[in-house]
Amino acid sequence: MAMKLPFFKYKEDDETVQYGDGNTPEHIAIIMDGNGRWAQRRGMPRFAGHKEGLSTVVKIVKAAVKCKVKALTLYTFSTENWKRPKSEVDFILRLPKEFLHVYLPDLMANNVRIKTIGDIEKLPLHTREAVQYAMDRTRDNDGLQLNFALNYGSRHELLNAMKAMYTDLNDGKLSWDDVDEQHFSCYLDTADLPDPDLLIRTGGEKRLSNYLLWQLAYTEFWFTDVLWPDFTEKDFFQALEEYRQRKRRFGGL
Ligand code: V0D
Repeated sequence: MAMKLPFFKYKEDDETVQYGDGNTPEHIAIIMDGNGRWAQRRGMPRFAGHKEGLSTVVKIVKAAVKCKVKALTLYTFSTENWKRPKSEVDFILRLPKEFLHVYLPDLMANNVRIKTIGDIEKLPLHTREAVQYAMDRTRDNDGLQLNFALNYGSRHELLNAMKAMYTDLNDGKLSWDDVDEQHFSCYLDTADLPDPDLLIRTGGEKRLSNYLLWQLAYTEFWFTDVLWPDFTEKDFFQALEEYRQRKRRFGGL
């Protein structure tokens, strides 16, 4: 049997020279963990790690664009993150504006469309305005769909979906016979997206942390100890290459 060629090749200097186009995940979800620890290991305050994480975001978005990934969903702020010290929360909630100020032209040039999942109504006005501006500006782009999970928690999303579905049933807008998995998915924040094919978590922890619980039912998981600010295009391609090697069975044989 012929050897399978690797999909992603590198020159000596790590520059990517070849990209795959078969069995590339269409939708990738990422938990970008390890920013605070990255900073603390350097004797820096945690917020310095979050700031450093911004440049990794744009690097990985561009790598995903190159691989023709259709959607990338990044966990930026969870419903549990409010429990952190107020100064850290305030700092984190300024990051979208800072990110967009620097990188929005880059994202436009890459034909990226920005969207959000999660309860953005509870975020400060300055955060919402920055994100809304970016969504409006990128509305007509038809390349990569970049979803930022902001004030997102999966159990909260599921409860909201159940309540909305109950209301529709009660109002006669929906009949019990039409309730199935596919219809239920329409009530989730991810209604416009296929389920993720691949979940990447950086930073060494191996848990879901209330991320996309319904949507990840059949997803391949890939974990790395690399901290998010140290995560490179090469690490990302390695995750894609391992994904490609796995035989997906959806519970069958
Ligand atoms: C902190 C590492 C980009 C993970 C990356 C509000 C945690 C940096 C955004 C962003 C955060 C969000 C929306 C948008 C544009 C950019 C972001 C937050 C945290 C929480 F339209 N990075 N980023 N948002 N981190």
